[in-house]
Amino acid sequence: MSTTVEALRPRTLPPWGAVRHDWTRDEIQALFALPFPDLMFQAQTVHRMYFEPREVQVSTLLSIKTGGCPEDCGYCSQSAHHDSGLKASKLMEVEKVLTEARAAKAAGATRFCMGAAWRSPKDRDLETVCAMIEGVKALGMESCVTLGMLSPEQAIRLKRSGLDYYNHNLDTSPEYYEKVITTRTFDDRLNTLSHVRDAGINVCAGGIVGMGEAESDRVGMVAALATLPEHPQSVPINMLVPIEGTPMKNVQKIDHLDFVRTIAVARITMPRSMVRLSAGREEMSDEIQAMCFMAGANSIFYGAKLLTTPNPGEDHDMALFDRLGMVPMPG
Ligand code: SAM
Ligand code: DTB
Ligand code: SF4
Repeated sequence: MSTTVEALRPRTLPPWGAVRHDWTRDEIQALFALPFPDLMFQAQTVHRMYFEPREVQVSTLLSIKTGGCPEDCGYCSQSAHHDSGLKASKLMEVEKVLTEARAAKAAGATRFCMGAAWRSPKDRDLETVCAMIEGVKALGMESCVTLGMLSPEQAIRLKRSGLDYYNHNLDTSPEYYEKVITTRTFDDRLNTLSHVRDAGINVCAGGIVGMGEAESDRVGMVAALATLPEHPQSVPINMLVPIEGTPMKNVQKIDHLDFVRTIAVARITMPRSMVRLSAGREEMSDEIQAMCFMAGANSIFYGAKLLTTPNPGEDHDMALFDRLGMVPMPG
């Protein structure tokens, strides 16, 4: 009798790599519970069905409006509710942003992501951001912005400027959300995502792990993402960067292998999405990052700064790619 892996799999499971929107929490929990080698094998198998496994997409991030945010997100250095010591600043000028975008392009980034510490953009500021997007597109780069909640009209305006991606994270499970943020709801987040989708902009939505959540919250977060009407084209998985002065400064650090598991489960449940190994790389060894790539991560933030916190420098990342025989994804 055959004892191949295929023969041992329960007949009721759909084939690996199917693009499904009906994932149940039980199924996702079962993935998290797999022995690590089995989880990695499945994630790597699915990854190879849709992607060239040596390639990693590189995006550079710039904070175009820093600090003073009215929202109370418990993890964030930029919330006016916490005393993180960060100096708030106004929206940057378009030309200064484009100077940074040119430098990012010269360093090898193919996507330029601009973040603003807003609850939602004012229409006048949105016009300035649209000029930035047009400038980034004129450089031949992909554009992404993250500006907080949007109305349907604002999403359409962004689409008209040529915006490629809008980042808006679900961050955690619906149940844990109010432990992290009280100034908006999980449903507010879902509404903005639907406006972005309806406007025809690619969605970038993921979350944070290591905020003191239970594994069941990681299950709930992946379930919320993987059951959206369309999988987000890009799924950033951040590891909490603990910030002085925030309520999450002293939360128990997550086991890095549990972070790798979250990447693997995101890869398996959203097979065609780019999964981004996002914040937290500065804390991780090169070996853990390599495991994240094995688990199906195929995108990173590239450049020595995220929004307000440090990230590995370009040289370090290029050396790591070389050591792993990996390459930046062509734009
Ligand atoms: N204000 C907008 C918003 O909240 O959507 C855009 C900027 S916000 C800083 C973008 C995302 O960065 C958050 O949703 C969160 O997932 C991530 N983030 C912020 N601070 C972080 C931290 N300390 N550690 C890890 N991820 C963080
Ligand atoms: C995302 O998921 N992570 C990025 C981006 N989208 C905007 C932000 C990470 C921020 C990390 C903390 C900081 O630098 O302030
Ligand atoms: Fe504001 Fe975004 Fe930070 Fe929340 S995560 S405090 S909305 S900048």
